[in-house]
Amino acid sequence: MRDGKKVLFSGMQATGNLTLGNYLGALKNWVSLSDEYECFYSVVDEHSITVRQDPSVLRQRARKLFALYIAAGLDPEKNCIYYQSHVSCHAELAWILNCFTYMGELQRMTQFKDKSSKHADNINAGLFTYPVLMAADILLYQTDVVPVGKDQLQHLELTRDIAQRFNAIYGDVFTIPEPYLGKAGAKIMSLQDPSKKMSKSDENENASIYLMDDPDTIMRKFKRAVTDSEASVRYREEQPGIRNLIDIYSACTGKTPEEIEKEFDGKGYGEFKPAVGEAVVSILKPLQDRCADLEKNKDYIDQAIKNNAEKAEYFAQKTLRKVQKKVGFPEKIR
Ligand code: ATP
Ligand code: LTN
Repeated sequence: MRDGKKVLFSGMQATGNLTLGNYLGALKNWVSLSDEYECFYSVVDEHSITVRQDPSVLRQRARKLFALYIAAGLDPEKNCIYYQSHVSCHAELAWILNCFTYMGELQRMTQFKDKSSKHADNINAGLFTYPVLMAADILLYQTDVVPVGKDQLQHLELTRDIAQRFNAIYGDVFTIPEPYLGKAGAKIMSLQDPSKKMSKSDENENASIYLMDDPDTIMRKFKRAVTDSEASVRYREEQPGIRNLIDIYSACTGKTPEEIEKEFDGKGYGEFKPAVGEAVVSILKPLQDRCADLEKNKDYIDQAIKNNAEKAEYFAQKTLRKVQKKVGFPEKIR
């Protein structure tokens, strides 16, 4: 609790180009929660280097992501939007929490298994302890809720376990965070293989809608989306491709799957797919325009980067100091 509001924390990596999955599963919910909570939204650039990055591309993407948070509707005066690497407490707390996390726990993480099979030539220790840095992100701000997509629930469960373990030894140091899953869009699947999640690191460009795709590209990708031979717009287990398109349409329009089934009753995919494409364009186009305007406003973004890093640092330091004292580090002599 801070100023009578619960604390919310979330973050996104600046790796690759953001997809519709990132927007519907994460960013869109962040905006809808931002009035109700005291919010911290981080561009988690320290997480990004668990996979090799080109330094100048990473810097550019991180800045773009920062602008995108604002373009999506997060006011940087009301929400603390900042780069993780600007607040050194994250890395410091992560070290301490590493000493309260078991190898066996980290070995069970499905994201680690996925990423280490994708990057077999670079299975570094950072990739392995990635969830501990994520736990540090969350616990530093005494976070109550963490809005994430379903793929991150396992990491959040681990964060809770680490926090409970620490509290059991040292008393009530950390708030135990709860996940927050949005209703629609919690897991948007690949347009080319609906058994896989839509991911910004997918090699097949047609599998993902990127937030910066132009309207023609978006329409084309939806027309080519893999569906099935049933030809009816039904929200059923056996039709994962169509289910995914219904989820996307639902998240963009606010209509329920039942309403969508009714709307397209007796109509084929030839009508449904372009309708989904148009619904997505109508959401992404304004976002792209706002982003382009913001990027021209360098001073505004720089100021937001500076002010918010200071604010985040202030709160993070408070928790870090407490933790350092609990584990037995000597106080600094000032
Ligand atoms: P990568 O493909 O590089 O692993 P990613 O696309 O999964 O990345 P992240 O930066 O790991 O993206 O995720 C940012 C946020 O977006 C997280 O809260 C995550 O749960 C959410 N998210 C990512 N992909 C999807 C998806 N397909 N559907 C719903 N939410 C998603
Ligand atoms: N691991 C997350 C990104 C992330 C995050 C966080 C999300 C890093 N730290 C803290 C929520 C809270 C991901 O890959 N999507």
